[in-house]
Amino acid sequence: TALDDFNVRMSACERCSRLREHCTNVAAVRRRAYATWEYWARPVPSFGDPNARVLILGLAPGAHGSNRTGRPFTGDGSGDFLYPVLHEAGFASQPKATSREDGMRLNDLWICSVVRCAPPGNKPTPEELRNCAPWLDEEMTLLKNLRVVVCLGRIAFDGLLAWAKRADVLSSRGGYDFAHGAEFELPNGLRVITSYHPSLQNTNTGKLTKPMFLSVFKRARVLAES
Ligand code: DU
Repeated sequence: TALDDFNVRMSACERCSRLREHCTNVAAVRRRAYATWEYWARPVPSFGDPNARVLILGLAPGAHGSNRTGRPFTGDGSGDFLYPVLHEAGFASQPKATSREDGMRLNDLWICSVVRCAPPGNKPTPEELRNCAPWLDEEMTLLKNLRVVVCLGRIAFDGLLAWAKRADVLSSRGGYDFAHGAEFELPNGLRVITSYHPSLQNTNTGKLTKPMFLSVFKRARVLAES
């Protein structure tokens, strides 16, 4: 399919030398718990249902999560928080995500991020965000049934607004503020929900709780159907 072809081309991207180096270095050093794991260490392919009405837009791969397993949110603390919620909300076939071969299937959901390579300190530079943006531009045109975007964190939300400007969906970025659980409708009818990111920093401190996160995805389902 066109999205499979997109994933193949995107995972071969070499646009950001700092990110390519970082991913390769992380894979060479590994983490003790994954000493024998062959790290993916490439831009991480998007994952899910090609006919999805709902998109999760994340920040970037985690160094020992999707940079290791090659699938978004798979194999780290963020994913351990996200997938059980997706399962409970009916978007994921199982609560546990461990590898590309764990049998997980998404239904009505597609997952990608504004930066496709693991960045040092989880912090992409403005240049890296700009370099990666054309991938989102293309992907958005390939998601033919898309109705709702769930942005995880402020950087993802800014990335979506920047996409909307490039795609002439918005003429200015003004008037849209990030807040957990906020909702917007873009002029083209696309619905947007903003959420705190399920990073350990947010989930360990109780800034983002499971009920808060579950209600985001229950709401996404309602919006997709309305
Ligand atoms: O072989 P396939 O059914 O095209 O699935 C490829 C890949 O995408 C596999 O990892 C399952 C996933 N997937 C999904 O999660 N949800 C779908 O609706 C279709 C495919």
